[in-house]
Amino acid sequence: MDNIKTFKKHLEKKIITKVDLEKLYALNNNHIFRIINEFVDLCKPSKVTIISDSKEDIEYVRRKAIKIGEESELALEGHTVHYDGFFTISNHDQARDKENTQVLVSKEQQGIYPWINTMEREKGLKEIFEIMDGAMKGHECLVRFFSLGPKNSEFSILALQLTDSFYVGHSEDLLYREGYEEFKRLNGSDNFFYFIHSSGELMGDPPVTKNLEKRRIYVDLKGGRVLSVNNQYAGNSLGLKKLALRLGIFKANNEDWLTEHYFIMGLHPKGKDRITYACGAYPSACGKTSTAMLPGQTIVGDDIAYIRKWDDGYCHGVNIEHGIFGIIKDVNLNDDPEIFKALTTPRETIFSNVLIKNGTPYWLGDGRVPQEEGFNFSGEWYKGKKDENGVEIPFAHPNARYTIRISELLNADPMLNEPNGVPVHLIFYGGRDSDNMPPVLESFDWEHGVFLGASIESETTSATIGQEGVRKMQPMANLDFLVVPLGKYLENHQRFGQSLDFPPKVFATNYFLKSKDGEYLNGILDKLVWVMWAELRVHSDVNAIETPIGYIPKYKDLELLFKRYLDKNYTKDDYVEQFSIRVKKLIEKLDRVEEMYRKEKNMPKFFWDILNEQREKLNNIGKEKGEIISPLDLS
Ligand code: SPV
Ligand code: MN
Repeated sequence: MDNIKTFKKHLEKKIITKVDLEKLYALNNNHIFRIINEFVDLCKPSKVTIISDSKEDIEYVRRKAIKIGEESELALEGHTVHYDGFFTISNHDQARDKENTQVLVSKEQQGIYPWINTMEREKGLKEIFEIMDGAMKGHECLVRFFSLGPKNSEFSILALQLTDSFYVGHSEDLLYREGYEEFKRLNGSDNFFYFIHSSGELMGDPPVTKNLEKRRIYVDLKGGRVLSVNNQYAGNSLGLKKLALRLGIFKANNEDWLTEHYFIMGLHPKGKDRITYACGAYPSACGKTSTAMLPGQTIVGDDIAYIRKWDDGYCHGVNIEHGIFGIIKDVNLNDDPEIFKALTTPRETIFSNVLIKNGTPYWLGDGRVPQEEGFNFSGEWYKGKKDENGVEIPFAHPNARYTIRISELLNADPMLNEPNGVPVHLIFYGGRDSDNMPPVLESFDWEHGVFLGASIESETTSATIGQEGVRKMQPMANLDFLVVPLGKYLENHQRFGQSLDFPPKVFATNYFLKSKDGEYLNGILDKLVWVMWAELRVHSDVNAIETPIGYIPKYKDLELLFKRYLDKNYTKDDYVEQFSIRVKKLIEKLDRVEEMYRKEKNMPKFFWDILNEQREKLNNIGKEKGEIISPLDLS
């Protein structure tokens, strides 16, 4: 037990207490000692603290995040604010860093992933180990244990996190289920993911990462681990979020299940005594959380799901999280009433990168009178303040976020922690598409659904660093996180659905359709109608119109649903404008889909068959009926 001996040496150096050492012994797992030893020796924290599932340990993390200034208390009970690093509008730590996130692969594997940043494993490890050397100097390193998924569930994967950020540790308490006791049940096995994170050298008050140019997030598939350094933004730093998503995708795609960028929600149609469970994948900042939090419905999860074939013939899904790290921009009483209410009620909540005035958080699109001054990520802020490049600093970041626990919400689904998950009856795929796809479209069958998911296009948003508004293909809203070849991923999807007696029905949604004048054609809450129409289709309660690209709703059904759910009069003109089949635009989209997927070497045949068939159908109908076809001409 060399690892334990080494640990005793750490004890002699007084960087860990006897009580904490006992907590580690109780886990009876030499792999954990090995990992902690390796990274404590490398990162050189001045103290190591083991956090169990006890209330005192968890409270210690929350209190200390405040004490060291990573979070500050706000006026409402339980509310705190955290800031991520900011130098200029284009150089900050307030979004995911795609460029410096690398998947470490062998030399032979390089080149088989045209869409994924890859780096040769040995080279990547050498580089990041050098950067991590001494990264935790003067810091306290937390050792945390979590369960990705409900406790006692065959879906779940355990996760070990080392971090020197108390904000990261605290966020993980809000977002994930505690797993110290679950680790005991591993019986010494190494069947868990692990994540090493360091904010690196800090500067300023509040303390933020100084050396952003040395920010690295390296995904080591072979080691079942992710190493992340010189960052604080949760999408880069929290091992259990997008870093574990990548490891989960790798594991699932080498087994026979799915790890997806899905919300899970319960749909409760008015006047019917049933719950229908839906998953949905949308690129970041495209309405995913606000769909999962639609009024009158219940939420299981808003970001990541594990999906497995189940013995009732359906696939079942669990939320691997139990909290929400949501975009706060545009959350207001009108458009996102459930979220707005949750965020203005006293409860444990972390706001990040918002403006604070008199202890109250303000954010873009909050529906309140904008403040002229306050404190934000740039320090004291005043209207018109510019960064050193002369670019105006908004009062809050467009990717500012909130972190809350789902179980505390009134709309939490009762099945949130069910070890067997919930049956998945339908899946939504949504993009940010101003000019071609209709607001809602039902696939012909499972394979066509996979095709629809694979061909989501979306304009880039502030959730990742870089230019906004660039149209990109976003297969299953998962391309940013993919660590297996896209062709293999899609083939696995196809096979997975085929193995089910009742594969989910698949729908594409588009909340971002615009008129010729650039105005959005839909209200933000209209998504409730699209979602409830899909629910009716799952139960064959309404008919639909067949088009070359899938089924669309009939006017009379939408008219009724708009009245029933939003008390709105939905006009025939609106319907025609929104649901016309834009033949020319759709053929252009297919061309873009083809161009992208031609670069992928081993694409499954069904994909090309569907693409060719769609193009032929669109060409034919275009010749017969013109470039833009009214849905009224199709019924
Ligand atoms: C997303 O961007 O999809 C998120 C937030 O859910 S992040 O953790 O940054 O990925
Ligand atoms: Mn996400």
